[in-house]
Amino acid sequence: MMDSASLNTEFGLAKHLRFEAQDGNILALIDIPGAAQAVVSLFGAQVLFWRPAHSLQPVLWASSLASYAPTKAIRGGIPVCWPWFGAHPVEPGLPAHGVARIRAWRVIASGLDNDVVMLKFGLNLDQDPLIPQPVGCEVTLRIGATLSIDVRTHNRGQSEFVFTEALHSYFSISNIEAISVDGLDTRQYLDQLNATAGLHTQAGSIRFSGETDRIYLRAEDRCVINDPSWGRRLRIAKHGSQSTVVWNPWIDKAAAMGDFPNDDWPYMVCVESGNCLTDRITLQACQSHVTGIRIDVETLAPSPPP
Ligand code: TA6
Repeated sequence: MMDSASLNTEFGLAKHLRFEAQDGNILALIDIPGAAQAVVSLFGAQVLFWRPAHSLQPVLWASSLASYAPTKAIRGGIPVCWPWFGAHPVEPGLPAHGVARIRAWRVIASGLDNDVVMLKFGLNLDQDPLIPQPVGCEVTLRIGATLSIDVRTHNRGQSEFVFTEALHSYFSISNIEAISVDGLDTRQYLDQLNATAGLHTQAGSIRFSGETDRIYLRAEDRCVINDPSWGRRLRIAKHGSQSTVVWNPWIDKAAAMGDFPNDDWPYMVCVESGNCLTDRITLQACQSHVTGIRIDVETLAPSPPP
């Protein structure tokens, strides 16, 4: 990985984008006055923080106990789960959620266009012991008043490449019992807490009253997190994605994770966009697939006084 000085020389963008070394990792610091601020980790090509200028609160949740040592996945922001989601389908001893979020990525491009900073990362997998096929992965961020992330998978080999993935977005919310998630009505989902029970069908909005861990399948729709207490809606549009995962660990699971503050579970929800389980992607030789999200924040008009 290039050092921060070389990155600033080659990819820095005056006051809008600079690179800073931190605990063996390198962070990209983005500041677009009047548009947004953001922090991106080169370890994992992971957005850690994003706040549009008009938003009073950050949009993404990040754990105050997250490990930033470049060996363990960073808890929070938008981890890139690739080229498998959850446990590896054949070797359960391999790292959960694939290798992308636990690898150092290289910067391959940067740019500024109309108050949007573009940052493009590539992952060198040729010598990766966990990826036995010639495949490429690139992450392109477009950061401004909205946040876009595209993950491009390219099969450089001659045999087919099958993968699953998710942009594992952690959203900051007022309180898990005060929000709802729309966009998945009538979609079928696997309840990961009772996976043998088969598929369920979503009826209406999703509300939360306990640990929730659901994989919605053949769900291409935009999702919306309604947060009336904070007077906002978080809108997650997506493309190239058939699956949406909705997760809140609740009390016990939060307490069981060393990098998750025990009392923080009410203030986050994951709405993840990807291709999971039977929505896996099969690429033939030289084929590519792009999965992407676009997040924006809608400010709600204050409700009239009672
Ligand atoms: O996306 C939901 C999930 O698969 C949950 O089952 C939970 O394991 C979560 O991901 C976090 O996984 P991690 O490996 O980051 O602790």
